[in-house]
Amino acid sequence: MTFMKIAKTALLASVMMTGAATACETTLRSSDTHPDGYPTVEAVKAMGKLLEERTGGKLCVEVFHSAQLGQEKDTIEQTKFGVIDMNRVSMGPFNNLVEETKVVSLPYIFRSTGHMHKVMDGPIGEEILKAFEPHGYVGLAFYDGGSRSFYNAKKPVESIDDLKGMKVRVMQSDIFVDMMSALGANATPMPYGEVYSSIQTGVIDGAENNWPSYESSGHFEVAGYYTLDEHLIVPEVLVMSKASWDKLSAEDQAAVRQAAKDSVPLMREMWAAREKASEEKVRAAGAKIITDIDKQPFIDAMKPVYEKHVTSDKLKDLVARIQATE
Ligand code: GTR
Repeated sequence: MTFMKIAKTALLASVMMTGAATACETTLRSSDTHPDGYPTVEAVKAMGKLLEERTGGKLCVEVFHSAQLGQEKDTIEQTKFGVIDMNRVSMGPFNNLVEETKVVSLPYIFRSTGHMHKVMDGPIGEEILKAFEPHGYVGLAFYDGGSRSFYNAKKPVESIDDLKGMKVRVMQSDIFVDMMSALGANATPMPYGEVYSSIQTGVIDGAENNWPSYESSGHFEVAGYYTLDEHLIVPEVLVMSKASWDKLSAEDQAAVRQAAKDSVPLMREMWAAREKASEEKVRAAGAKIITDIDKQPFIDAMKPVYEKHVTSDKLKDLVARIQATE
């Protein structure tokens, strides 16, 4: 290398370093299990952009997508200790930690996505966000997670009878294990990242998820029967580590909260578009979609799940208020 080249390289490196230092004083590391481009990933990126603009480059967010920081259950633990600053996860894996998240993970608790929005945008949603705090997390915002339905590699499932004896992967929460038992199937709780190979090798027969996850994970390639029973509408949550939060000034905390809130409408727009695109892709690939489902027997079968999990006065009250929300 000539002297000039060395000097130029050194100059460039120092510009980049100062550039980085002045660009972001603090970079919050945020985890997501989904690939780049997925609506939850893009929503947190958008939130980070807003935050960077509004704090004059003081606070930034870097999204580690594709489970780079680990599977959800592990990243939730790491977030508690501030190893990860922010996390976008389903509320399902939070069930055993934050009791209030159980109510929104109950099968058929929400009648529609509109009903879910109404509840989560109102006082019940606020209450659930606040419930994270004593457990080491600051609840920032809820995102859409569509409705989850069953898919499998074996046969078209048209009724509860068809599910009997099937091995179905669920998210790691007792509610989902009991949900499968109530349907006469065998639940296999396991991390999302293991589902594809487990279906492929026959360890499980299938799983359950929304259109965008069914498509982006490639699960439709190995489990081509998708039954739209829509048993779960579990909102996603964006949380921050309380340990990381406590390091911020009150002003910066307010900016984080606001940017997260402002990312919600953007997320919903991206979600609606992705649901359509994913459905089109999966259908075009030849997956067999079973649409004509009588949901009532599924709804009726969930009674024991409610009886087992909705036992405290707090949860009973939350369930009653959700059901009464028009
Ligand atoms: C997706 C959700 C993820 C993850 C995944 C799963 O719909 O967005 O956060 O919970 O489901 O089934 O593990």
